[in-house]
Amino acid sequence: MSNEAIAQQFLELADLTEFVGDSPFKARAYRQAAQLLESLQTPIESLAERGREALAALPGVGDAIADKILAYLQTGAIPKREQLLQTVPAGVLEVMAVPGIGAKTARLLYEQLGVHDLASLRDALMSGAVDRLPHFSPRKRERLLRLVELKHKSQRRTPLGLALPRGRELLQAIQSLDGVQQAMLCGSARRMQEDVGDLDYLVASDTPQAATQAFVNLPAVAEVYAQGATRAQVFLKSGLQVDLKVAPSERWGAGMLYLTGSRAHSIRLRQRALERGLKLNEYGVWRGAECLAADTEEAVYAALGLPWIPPPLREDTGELEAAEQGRLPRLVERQDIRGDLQSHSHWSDGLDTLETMAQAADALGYEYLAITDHAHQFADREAFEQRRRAIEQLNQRRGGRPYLLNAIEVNILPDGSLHAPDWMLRAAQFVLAGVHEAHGQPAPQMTARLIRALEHPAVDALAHPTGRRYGKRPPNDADWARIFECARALGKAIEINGYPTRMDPPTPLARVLVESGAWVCLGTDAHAARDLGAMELAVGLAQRGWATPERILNTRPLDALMHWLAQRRENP
Ligand code: DGT
Ligand code: CA
Ligand code: CA
Ligand code: ZN
Repeated sequence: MSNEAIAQQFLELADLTEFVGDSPFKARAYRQAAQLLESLQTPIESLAERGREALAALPGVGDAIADKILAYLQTGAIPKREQLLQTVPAGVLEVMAVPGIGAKTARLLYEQLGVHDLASLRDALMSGAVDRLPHFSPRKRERLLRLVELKHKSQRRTPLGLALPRGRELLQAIQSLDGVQQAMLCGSARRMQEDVGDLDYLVASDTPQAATQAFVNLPAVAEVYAQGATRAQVFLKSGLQVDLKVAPSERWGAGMLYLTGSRAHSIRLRQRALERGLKLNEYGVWRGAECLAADTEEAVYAALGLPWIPPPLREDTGELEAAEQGRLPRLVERQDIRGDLQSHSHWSDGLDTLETMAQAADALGYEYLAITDHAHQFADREAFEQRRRAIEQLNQRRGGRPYLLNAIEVNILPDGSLHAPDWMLRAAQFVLAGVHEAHGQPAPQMTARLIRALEHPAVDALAHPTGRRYGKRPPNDADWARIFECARALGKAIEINGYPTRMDPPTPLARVLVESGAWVCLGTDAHAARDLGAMELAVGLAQRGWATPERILNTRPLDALMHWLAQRRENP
């Protein structure tokens, strides 16, 4: 139980106290307790172990508050708060958390308009019903509506590929703030989850109040939703929600571990600590009041008898067991990748020329780039021949740096046959097959369709296997284990696609793919030179699937890749 969680309970208790019209002095005392708890850098549990007197000796904590803290530590709740919630709907707490809505307003909203949660508040603001309340100016209504809308929109998740660039930009801005020693993007973004709810930053600073204030003043910040002594929650102009937490440098590792999550991973770690007579929280690993480790993540894991666990694995899906037994995978990394195996040029629906694509691939340090223009978009044989010659000339002129593969992406028709003539399938150096129509077939049909495509002798790999498009189309249903096994038996590859709105196959299916032992190829599906940077997303997804470099085709140098392709063609 973190200090912050107890602080939150006290803040809510203060709001509830005011809401029911109890003494304002009590509410003020609860808020002071919350602030103290938030800025305290030792876990309140450790203090509590020294007895009630140690708690009551804290500034602003009298006997009444000390008892409430003890009750919370024992039962997970403050009885007084629970008692008040018998008569006040819990949703009123989120209404009072909206900046600008105090207990008085919340009470009026509740009594006059039946506002009992954020949704009913939004309705009352949108319908203009609030105009009937005293002291409710149109300006106030507009401001609140904006905040509530932002909160509402932020319930939507953002694809990692859109969130990461913004997250990094903001990270830079945070790092250059006065009083900020270091800053780090944590949460689901650090775990490379395919989509993120909000961005979470940890900041090391000895002047938390000043750092938090400087943060909320950043130009990218549109609205401040909450601000405390060591934390802030804001909305960016882009609509993204951001949480910021400040910790002293000596607690950096413990803070990072906590804020990176996932929750499930943290819960397992805390259990493990308890089994060893220790306590883990966002301040460190503790034996009683003694802090054993806190400054780095490595130290915190080590204090629990574990090696450092890479963030993409922190989902409580076997990583603790693997860490314990020394079986953590050596995950594939961006630097292992020597080329991109899916990209499109202006010869099909890409925006850029072969030359521009080659330059961009060169800038990424690639040895090769597969130009997988859509097969059915070539008007005739002559058009395909023209592209082949253009690729050859470019390879000659650039000395094959990077080497462009004369490749295609071919549509898999509803019956599993391929939408390309045989001569083209034979001429292409690398053939990706993918579903682009008739999505959502029943699973048995989709399974048979994909297996038939994989069995075609010309096909090297299956592109974006499930066909999902973020926010548009769910993953296709099929017997994936069977399809991946089929690819393994045939010695063919399945793509992990890093295009921001694809990210396909999503976790946990990426793990099923990796465990099948089939070859994997990473592709960005770039339709412009700037899209090639999405390789980090494909790598992140591969890491979430526990992929090591060995079975990933594009960790091979060019000659090994060409050898793989030639061999496959000789033994179709
Ligand atoms: P998201 O934002 O929905 O994509 O997912 P996360 O994992 O970024 O979750 P978020 O933003 O709610 O919280 C960030 C991290 O902070 C989370 O991974 C673990 C930690 N955390 C936040 N609240 C709690 C909590 O109540 N319990 C625990 N154990 N950890 C928490
Ligand atoms: Ca988050
Ligand atoms: Ca968060
Ligand atoms: Zn495609």
